[in-house]
Amino acid sequence: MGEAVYPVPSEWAQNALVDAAGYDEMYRQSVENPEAFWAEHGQRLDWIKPFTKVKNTSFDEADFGIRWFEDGTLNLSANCLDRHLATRGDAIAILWEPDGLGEPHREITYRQLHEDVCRFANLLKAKGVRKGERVTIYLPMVPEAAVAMLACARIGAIHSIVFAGFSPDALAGRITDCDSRIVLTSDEGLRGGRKVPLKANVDEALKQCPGVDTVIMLRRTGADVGFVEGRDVDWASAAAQQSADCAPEEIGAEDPLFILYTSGSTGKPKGVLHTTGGYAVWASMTHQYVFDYRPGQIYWCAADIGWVTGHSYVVYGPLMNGATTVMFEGVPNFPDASRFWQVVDKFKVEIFYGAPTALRALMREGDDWVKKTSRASLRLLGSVGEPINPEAWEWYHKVVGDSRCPIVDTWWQTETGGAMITPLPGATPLKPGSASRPFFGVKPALLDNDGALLEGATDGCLVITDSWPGQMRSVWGDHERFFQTYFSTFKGMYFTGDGCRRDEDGYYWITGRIDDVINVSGHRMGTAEIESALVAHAKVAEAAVVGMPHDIKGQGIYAFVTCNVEVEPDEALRRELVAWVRHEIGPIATPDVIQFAPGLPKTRSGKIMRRILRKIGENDVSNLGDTSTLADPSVVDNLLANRPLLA
Ligand code: 6R9
Repeated sequence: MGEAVYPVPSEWAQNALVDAAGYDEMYRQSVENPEAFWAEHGQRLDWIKPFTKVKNTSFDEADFGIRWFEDGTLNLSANCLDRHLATRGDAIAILWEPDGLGEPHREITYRQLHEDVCRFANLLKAKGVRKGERVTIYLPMVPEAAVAMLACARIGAIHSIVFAGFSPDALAGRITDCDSRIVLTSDEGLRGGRKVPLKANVDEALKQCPGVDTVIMLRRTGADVGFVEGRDVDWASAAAQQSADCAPEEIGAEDPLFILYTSGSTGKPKGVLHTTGGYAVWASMTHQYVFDYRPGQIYWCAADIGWVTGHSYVVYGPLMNGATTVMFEGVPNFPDASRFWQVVDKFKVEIFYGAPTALRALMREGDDWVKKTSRASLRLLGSVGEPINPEAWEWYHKVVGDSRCPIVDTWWQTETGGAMITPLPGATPLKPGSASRPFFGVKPALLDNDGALLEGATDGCLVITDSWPGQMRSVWGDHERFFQTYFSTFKGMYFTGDGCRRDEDGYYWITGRIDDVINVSGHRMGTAEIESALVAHAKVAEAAVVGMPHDIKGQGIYAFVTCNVEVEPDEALRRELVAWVRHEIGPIATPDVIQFAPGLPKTRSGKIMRRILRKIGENDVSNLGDTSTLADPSVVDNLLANRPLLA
């Protein structure tokens, strides 16, 4: 299969932090002598007490433990704020763009952000919040969300952000699990012109959470919402009464920084726990190298702070590096499908980092929405969250980036803290759809299902064989589950849950979660591969493929397909798509069923909920499990009503 390769543009090779030779050399050092490598790169932070120990990690059951820089102390908020005041105090830290066009944007300097964080940290302390205590944050994409995170970090409280799109039940479950007695929220959120009743959701959730005694509420829309005397606090007036001085607490490198809940394949969401020192080194270093970030550049990561990408690449990574980070409250298609690129033009964004699902949605609307904007400021594009199909990659490159901007397709997970497999723009020739090569210190390996190590060009289960500083340290309240989930499948290794192919050039191609791998007539196939082929068809906007039981092949291929808006799907198109996939991949990939669907079931972060599609594919629809986290649960009803009759 002759795939396209995009060489490193010469101006990037010449000017970037690392070129190809530099990458090889740094990578070699990082895996041959991690102690020395991380002792050096650990210096990128301001430590209160410098570390003398670097790496103390084991993935084996007998002496299991993950500790980095363990005897050092630091404060992450000081690393994000105080350290920049002398040199960049008046530089803009956060450029905030509101949901609608009618409201002004906000520019918050490092000095202002420092002051806001100190006042809010003092408010938390006044409310009795102590080091190690959990603070639940349920806020929209407003600068105060970053203020709240940094204020927690300043006093050593552990934040647990719950995405503002989650239901009261989901919020209550997360508050209860980490036993937090304080919740930060706003009256309402604004997204795509619609109001989200955040305070009402909190009031509803707290009926199940008797332990919560304090709610600090930001006024965003000024809506008339309930106010519980003695419990609820008005954010702005209470913070204004606090002093703007708050000395940063001395925090141990292995003291917890945050909890972030994420769903696994089984059970209730896990509280992924990250600690301070290693995470800070990882988030700042990956942000600097992956985006080739230089102070002064305008950088925009379009993720919500409710997801790990928002933690590491909207707030912590960029601010540690003294960046100007854009924070966008809204959605890509409001008021229309030009919005992302209008914001790029408005702020002269140089680096844009987004998700394939948004790109595919915009691609479906046609090129005009993009082309009527300039985007001349863009230098670099990024992708994260799911495999980006080559079709969307090419569109992103050609239409959004005017064939000028490298694309860094960054593979990583909530659990990994930051980017793990990713191109570096000055070093890595790009192959559309491949996350390419490991970041410094990352040792990926591919195993077969029995745990045997596979060499060379092959595909298998993606594991990481040694620890890296940004790795999660535990599941909140369930250390045993941490070990069982990630280190028991393949002994002595971190199991990512992803399937992956490595090509002749040592490039990694994530094929999707392992449970999405299907085996058709003895051929292992990534569902992403078939989806990618389908999406490459001019009439297809999005596709999701699952396995289905098949008498002869073992597993058959069931494809859910969403067409472009102007297309009326019919039997002729179905046949055309079957032939198309056979042509694109080969007869082994022939779809057995194609179901046209106006929408796919997605979580609010845009991930397709394959569990539901798999059940439909398996014709096991009596219990679809929890659908409460879907962005639009009615999508499922439509899928069920329109299942093709199977023989
Ligand atoms: C950062 C984030 C993690 C899962 C991961 C994988 C998928 C993320 C990807 C990617 C292919 C990429 N994933 N980035 N797959 N290429 N560039 O998304 O964290 O929400 O925990 O999801 O997302 O399957 O295992 P998280």
